[in-house]
Amino acid sequence: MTRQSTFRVAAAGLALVASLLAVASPPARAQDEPRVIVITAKRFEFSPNQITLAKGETVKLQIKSEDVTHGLFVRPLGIDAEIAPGRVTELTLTPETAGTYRAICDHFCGAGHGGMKMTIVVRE
Ligand SMILES: [Cu+2]
Repeated sequence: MTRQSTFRVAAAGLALVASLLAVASPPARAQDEPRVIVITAKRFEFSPNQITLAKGETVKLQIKSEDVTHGLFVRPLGIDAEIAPGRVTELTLTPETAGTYRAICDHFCGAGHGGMKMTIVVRE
């Protein structure tokens, strides 16, 4: 292999790496989009029943009901949503205080309603 052809191979390799990097890095706009967390509510549980957020990180919760109307209520985080079946309820939130918060269903949904809870952990 001549010195020149070695150079060409190296240049082609660099171009390939550059194109792979271009594919791997998302467009600038996508980086501004909040992380989406999908939560499903059904009698008498939320799934997942625990989520972890970072203080100061904006997230979008997308909550669906699989059966009847539920609620999602967390007073310290300012969350008070009605989760009706047949649509996605979206909440955008940016927790400002670290801690462990208990979320409850505050829309009576049947006999096990009082035990319908989830945990939201906000880490530093
Ligand atoms: Cu419920």
